[in-house]
Amino acid sequence: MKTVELKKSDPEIYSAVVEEIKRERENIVLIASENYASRAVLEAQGSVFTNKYAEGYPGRRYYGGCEYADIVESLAIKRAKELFGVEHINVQPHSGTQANMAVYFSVLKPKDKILGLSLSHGGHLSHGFQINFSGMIYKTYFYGVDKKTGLIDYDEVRKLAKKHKPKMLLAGASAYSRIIDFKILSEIAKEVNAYFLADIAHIAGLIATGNHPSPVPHADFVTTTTHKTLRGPRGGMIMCRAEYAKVVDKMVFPGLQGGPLMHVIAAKAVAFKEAMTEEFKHYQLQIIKNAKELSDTLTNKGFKIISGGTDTHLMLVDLTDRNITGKDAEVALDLAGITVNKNSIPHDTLPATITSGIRIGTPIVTSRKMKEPEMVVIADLISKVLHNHQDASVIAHVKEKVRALCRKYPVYEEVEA
Ligand code: DSN
Repeated sequence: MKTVELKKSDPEIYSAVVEEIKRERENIVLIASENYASRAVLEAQGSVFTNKYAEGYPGRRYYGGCEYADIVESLAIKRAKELFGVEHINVQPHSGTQANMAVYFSVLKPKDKILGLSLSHGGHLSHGFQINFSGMIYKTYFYGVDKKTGLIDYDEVRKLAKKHKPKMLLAGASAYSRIIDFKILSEIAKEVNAYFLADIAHIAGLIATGNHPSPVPHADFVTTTTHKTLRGPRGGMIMCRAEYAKVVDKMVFPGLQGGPLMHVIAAKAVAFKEAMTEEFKHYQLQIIKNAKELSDTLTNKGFKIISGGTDTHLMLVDLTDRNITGKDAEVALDLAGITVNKNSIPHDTLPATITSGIRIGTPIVTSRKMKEPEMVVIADLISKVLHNHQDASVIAHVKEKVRALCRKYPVYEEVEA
């Protein structure tokens, strides 16, 4: 992608774009919820579809000139249906939180009860956190992970479900590294007559390729973002049984959103096509292999990983006894060119702005084609920084190694601002 006008017309934004490309190229980015979309995805998202209003759905629009928008949205739906084997799909939600909102609003009333994984145990803001709309509108209850094992305690979920009788049971996480048993959760939901919503935002790519069990056979609703492991554009999506198709579509538009972002939907369609390839299957498997290698190597270096490891694309490192907070670890690693995020660990005693942990994910380094040997190197670099976080010379030395590794695995070479 080469910009022609931007440099002249808006040098400030142009320069920020140039610097962002450089940042993405030169750093080892381990943010578990991010990925590097393909050039084809970037091109579709940067296309003239950004100009088009297409309120409504394919064949039923409130604007003229929607014939190509219809092609794009119909393809996105068809591909996503095939990818996830689901009866109905709405590709219009602007984000994961908006997808969840549309599902809640479709079948819940204010003050209804919902039960989800606590944010402080790896859940998500939109699953009922007090200062999110979900916590303001609904009466929320939370399950957590076992203090010893770091695993979701399904017996506790059942107990809480029986006690509180939620109208909706939620599954899904933003910082949980193990397989989620959607089947058990759906059984619990049935036992208490609750709807079951699985939010697969983080693990959608793993699910699409059979690397994590799918909730589709078990859940009433499945929501996701499209930009994490799925490696598409930033956005959301809702999957559901056919019986909920009408109510969900009506809630997305006109209930909660106006015109769909057609350029983003075009890019979603491109990403879904990519996700159906053999190459993408190998990619997802390698994400997990890389996460396991990184987690094992960090463990061998004395770091504690919550739940003892990972089955997915991410891990949560417990820094409680390492003499460094999550916040300071994030800053020190950033100075060395390694990007992670501070993250609360289950039963954290520090506030969410400081935390006792960091979250590490492998989708981006795997997109750069790094494999297990590079994960060993990265674990070593992380360990060096965390052991010497106040030593500028160690940080400078690690930064050189980071730059060298990034040069060996170039990315976005053809993307120019
Ligand atoms: N903020 C995202 C994450 O980092 O996991 C979830 O929405």
